[in-house]
Amino acid sequence: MSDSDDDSGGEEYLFKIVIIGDSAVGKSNLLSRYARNEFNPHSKATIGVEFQTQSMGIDGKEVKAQIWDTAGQERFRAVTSAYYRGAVGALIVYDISRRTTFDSVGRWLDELKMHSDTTVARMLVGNKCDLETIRDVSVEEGKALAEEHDLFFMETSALDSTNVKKAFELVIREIYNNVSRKVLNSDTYKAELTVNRVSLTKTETDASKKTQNFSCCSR
Ligand SMILES: Nc1nc2c(ncn2[C@@H]2O[C@H](COP(=O)(O)OP(=O)(O)O)[C@@H](O)[C@H]2O)c(=O)[nH]1
Ligand SMILES: [Mg+2]
Repeated sequence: MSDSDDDSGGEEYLFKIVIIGDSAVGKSNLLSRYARNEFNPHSKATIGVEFQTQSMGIDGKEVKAQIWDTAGQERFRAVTSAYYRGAVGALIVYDISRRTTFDSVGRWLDELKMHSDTTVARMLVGNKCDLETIRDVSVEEGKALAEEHDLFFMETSALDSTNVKKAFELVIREIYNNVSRKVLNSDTYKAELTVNRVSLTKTETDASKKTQNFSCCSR
């Protein structure tokens, strides 16, 4: 009947997600678009805001994402290990109109890897896809890089909102899937299964769907 393994209802998840990438690629605006539906054309380095929390429902459970934004430290290549600590999801952002930001992705992936001690759901995000006329990185290049590193991929625009919600929610779902897989594989859960004969249902969003065509800006 129910797949919940303890008290009914009240089950809650809190996931830490970090946004990384070169300065001015639109990290802060992606977050403000997602969390508050706001865009700031003149945004300076983030002051004061460490993270924003956003909730969504998955499988009838409340899933909260605590999404961290750098306070502009990336300009000094000094994003600290505290920033990454405990993160289970990451958006690695570049600006499709500035190739140098795309070239930095590898370095950001290395840094992420160095600081994470667990499975991290990772998505490569090509932001500013509204700037089609001055595009400097093709959708195909983005996709290829994502495939090479086994990342999800999407092009977004914090300016016109394209794919912003989708990108965050896909990462959150993937984290949730990772966690439930872990739970399903744990010995305690298996033991419980044999006792309670809980039937497992598969969620429709599964890891197999990694490289879908999530590019935007079809004009
Ligand atoms: N055209 C366009 N500009 C954007 C977009 N996202 C951010 N920007 C602009 O790019 C600049 C840097 O954005 P910001 O969010 O501060 O980047 P961060 O340094 O990575 O946090 C700002 O002037 C934003 O208004 C976008 O999707 N499209
Ligand atoms: Mg910022």
